[in-house]
Amino acid sequence: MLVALAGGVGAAKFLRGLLRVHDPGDLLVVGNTGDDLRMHGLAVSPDLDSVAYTLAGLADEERGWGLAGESWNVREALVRLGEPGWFALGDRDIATHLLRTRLLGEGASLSEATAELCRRLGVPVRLVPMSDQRVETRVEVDGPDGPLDLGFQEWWVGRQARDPVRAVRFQGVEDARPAPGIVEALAAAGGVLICPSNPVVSIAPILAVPGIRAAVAAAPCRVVAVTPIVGGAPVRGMADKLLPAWGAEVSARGVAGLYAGLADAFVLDAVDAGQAAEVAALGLEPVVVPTLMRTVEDAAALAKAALEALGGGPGNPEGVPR
Ligand code: FO1
Repeated sequence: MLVALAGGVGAAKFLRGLLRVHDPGDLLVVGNTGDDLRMHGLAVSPDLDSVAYTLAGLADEERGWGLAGESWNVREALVRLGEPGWFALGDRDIATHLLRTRLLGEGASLSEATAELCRRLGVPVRLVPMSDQRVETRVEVDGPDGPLDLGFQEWWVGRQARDPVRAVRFQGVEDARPAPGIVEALAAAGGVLICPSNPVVSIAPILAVPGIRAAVAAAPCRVVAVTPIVGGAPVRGMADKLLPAWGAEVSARGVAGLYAGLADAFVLDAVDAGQAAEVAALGLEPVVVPTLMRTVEDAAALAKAALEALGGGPGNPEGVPR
């Protein structure tokens, strides 16, 4: 069984490629829920939904979030009623949030609600939230009139990430527990993949859930991380605005430094090949390949390289113990 730690769209594209070269029944995807929010009374889990929609073949590839063929009637009507419209929920997407909110209201855990949604959407893999407890990514920024403490979506979507970031924290994480099955899957894993997701607001919240980092570190297999930074910039998203506040350089080697001591290998882009020696000096085996996922074939090739690195490199497809 492979275990993949996943954020939103970057992870979703990577996982779609992975499913071209790996059995979906042999994969557990652990999703970030730090970005989750309540909007119009609905429980919204953007990263879980990005992965679910993409793997079910339902995502809007161009926009990068939400469902294909979306319409926005409910949003327009809500705005007409004086409700906030800054976080855009499409009509079809709202159906997902309605069902999730009903299931949670009836007493289901987020893992149970996610499993049910995935079953009904036709998601071919097991997707679990990092925790059933609420963990909220908060971004402390320098606002125009002084410091502000914002929810992640308030900062990223609501204020378009314009405020310089001072710090990021995961509110409630100390009281969170890994969702059922995560620690057990890691203890028996044949490989752990850290998807090309934002290391600060996608992967760090997962690793911050008490017990998950230790379970990754103790997993009886190799751990391979894939860079979300290419040529000194994020492929998409806001990692460039967050990494400095997290004490890391906006570069492949900066991200590799965050995974030193946890991962065995680090997949970086060919344009960053010059950083391979520094990655190796951090104790991570560098794997230099093209990482941009323009097509599903690109993603499958990247996933194949990551799988080979899990096995100890192309020369050792049987795998090596750690
Ligand atoms: N991103 C935006 O830039 N603007 C939006 O209005 C917006 C709405 C939205 C609704 C549902 C959903 O699942 C995702 C949504 N996103 C939106 C994407 C989201 O803000 C982030 O890109 C992720 O949370 C980061 O992984």
